[in-house]
Amino acid sequence: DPFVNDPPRDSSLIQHTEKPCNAETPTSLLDTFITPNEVFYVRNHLWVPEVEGTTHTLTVELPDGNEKEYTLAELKSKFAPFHITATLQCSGNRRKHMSAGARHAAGLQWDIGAISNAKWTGVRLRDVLRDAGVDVDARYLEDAKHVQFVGAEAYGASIPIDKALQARGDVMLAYEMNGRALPRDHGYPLRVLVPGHTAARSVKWLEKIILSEEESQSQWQQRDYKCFGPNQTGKDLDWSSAPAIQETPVQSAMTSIKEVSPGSFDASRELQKPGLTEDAVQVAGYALSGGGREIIRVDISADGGSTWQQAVLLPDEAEGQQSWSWKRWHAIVSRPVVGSEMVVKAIDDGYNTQPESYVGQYNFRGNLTTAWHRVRYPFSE
Ligand code: MTE
Ligand code: MO
Repeated sequence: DPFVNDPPRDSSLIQHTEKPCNAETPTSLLDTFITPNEVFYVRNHLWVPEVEGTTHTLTVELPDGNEKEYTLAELKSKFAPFHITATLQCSGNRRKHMSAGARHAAGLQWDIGAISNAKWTGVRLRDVLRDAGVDVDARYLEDAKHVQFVGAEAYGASIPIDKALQARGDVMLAYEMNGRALPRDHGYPLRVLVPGHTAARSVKWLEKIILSEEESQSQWQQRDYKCFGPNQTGKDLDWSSAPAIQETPVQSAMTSIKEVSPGSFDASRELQKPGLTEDAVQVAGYALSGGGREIIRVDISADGGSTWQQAVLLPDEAEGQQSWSWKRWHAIVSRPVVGSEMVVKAIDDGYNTQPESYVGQYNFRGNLTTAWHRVRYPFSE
């Protein structure tokens, strides 16, 4: 049993599978800006490899075949550390909604918790590549189009060289999560953090980096994390006809809907309701976009999408050169406008938004499932 040495897990995580561990953050714990390490969602394709922090070595392979090695201690002493606040979201987050809203999509039936946010500490991939001999400011690099990452248990993925070298891309070799060494489930002792991209590219238990003409040949690059048309299936499919998912589209979800009265106080959102003169309904949740694009607006409907109002975006402070972190939001909905379905959609700074339904967004692998989040309300009806 390769899973015998997997670490213990917090009992509040919602486990979809145990071996490998796939567990989401419960909705009730998605309301803090920073997700505590213990309840950060876990997405493992295989077992958790046992990697020794003190002796761990990262190998960087250059296009000419030359290799450079760095121990974890060398990475920490040689390069300037930096911090980013970044959300990781699995490509399958909310797949359950696609299965319910269109038809069954293959894979783990995640609810809204295959997403979490943390403050990460590490060194810049760009700095390490420069040290290894890469001309990081070159306008064109012969033979280096992709940066492949290899995990200690065999998982692998890659990102385009432009993201890896971008001075404002903030791609990190991370060794700390929320001020503590990475937990084993999240890549101890070293993982890549590719902010703004789907979490599948943030390879855990990082052992090797390969600069290459080609993408990673792993199934997770070549097949699993791609989107096809609503009519396409795995049968007779040319998997190479779609690109691997990298930057992600706009996403949002409601994490709570509750009755509020003029005297109530929401400590988690530091929200006093001075203007509240009557009983109302408070809706709250998260919103994010990929590629460093910022969420500029969140629209709420309490009647299934006929009429709308704008949510308030919380002023949480995130570190990083671009917008890598989810935004929390809340809205107070007046009783008279409450219909039978709450809906949320978000908009990013490119005015990209979410599709209204899953019918047209359906893809058989159930990736990037981002249609408007709808919840029947009042719950009893
Ligand atoms: N890295 C390794 N080595 N093995 C994995 O199974 N899963 C990927 C990515 N990196 C994975 C990995 C996927 S699909 C996701 S969604 C994220 O890790 C999950 O990161 P987390 O478990 O820290 O939340
Ligand atoms: Mo994922």
